[in-house]
Amino acid sequence: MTSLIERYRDRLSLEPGDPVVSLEEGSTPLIEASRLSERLGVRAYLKFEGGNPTGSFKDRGMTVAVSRAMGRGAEAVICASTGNTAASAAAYAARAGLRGAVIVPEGKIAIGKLAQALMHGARVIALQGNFDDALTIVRELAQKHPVELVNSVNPHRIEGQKTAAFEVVEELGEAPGALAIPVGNAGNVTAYWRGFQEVGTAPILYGFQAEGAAPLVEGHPVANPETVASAIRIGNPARWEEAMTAFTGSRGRVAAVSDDQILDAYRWLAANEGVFCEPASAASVAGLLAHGLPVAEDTAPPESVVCVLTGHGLKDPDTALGKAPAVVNCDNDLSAVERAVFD
Ligand code: AN7
Repeated sequence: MTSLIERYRDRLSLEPGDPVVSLEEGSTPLIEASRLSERLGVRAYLKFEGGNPTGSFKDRGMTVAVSRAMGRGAEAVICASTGNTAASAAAYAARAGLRGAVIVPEGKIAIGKLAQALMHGARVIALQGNFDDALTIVRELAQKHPVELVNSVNPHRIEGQKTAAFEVVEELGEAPGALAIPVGNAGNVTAYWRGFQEVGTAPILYGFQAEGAAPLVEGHPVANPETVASAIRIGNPARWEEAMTAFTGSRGRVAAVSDDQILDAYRWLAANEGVFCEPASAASVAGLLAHGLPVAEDTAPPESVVCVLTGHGLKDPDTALGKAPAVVNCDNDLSAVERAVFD
């Protein structure tokens, strides 16, 4: 298998001498979703980014950002994170032999992500503040110290993440009519739009934020963002302007979904399509189910839509178990098991 950098190096931002720090990310499944297609009345696909090595789309950007950091002679990487960036940065730092530090909002990241960051040997700092506070602090730290900032404010992150758009177009043989995506710090929607444009395409982009953390929908930063979808609990996206350019340029829009709508879509996808993503990822599907696929007046309705499922469901077992049916306890006895299974 090949790394994302080997596949696309001529279209990425690396310097000729940069090493390749890879875990063989990318090439994730694009799964046709027949039951979702039926509900939406349009051919729907799931781009399952949980299939990346650390279980989220962040790996696409991290391979490029950490490779470039190595090329520049960096000794350490740092990031603020709602969890997935931390897990990915920690893994690629370990791979590269760099030190890693991640600043996360205390008590607000999913347990699987925390386990990943710790296992990969990063220093994990739990901040008594939210993601936006953490990002402000790491930006200052990176100015003062010789550490590479690997949040999506790092241009190489966007470069790597745009490859997901390349894959979608390659696999379908054309661009989809539309693409639905959860939006937090707004790096990923920025990256997809760049990727699609670089291959001369422009699907309609539908972005979805959680109702309690929807600055782009409300048109102003949200001071105390709240949502069950902890990955997108972000009140002041760094790539705000670029995200709005993507929505306008693609004739799409950004809208909000409630936590209940997110959790319903999350469970529905797992139970009806066999695809287990994390709650934030399900915002893309929840948004289409709640808002449909609206188009501008002189635009034809899309015939296909790709929902980006940004992270794996195993990241957040607490939310899953809180939402799932109960386990059936049973005596060690054939007839008891028979009743438990068939009644
Ligand atoms: C599963 O890890 O911001 O709009 O610090 O983990 O590019 O921020 C995660 C974001 C969607 C939003 N889905 O993407 C972090 C972090 C999942 C995510 C998003 C995130 P952006």
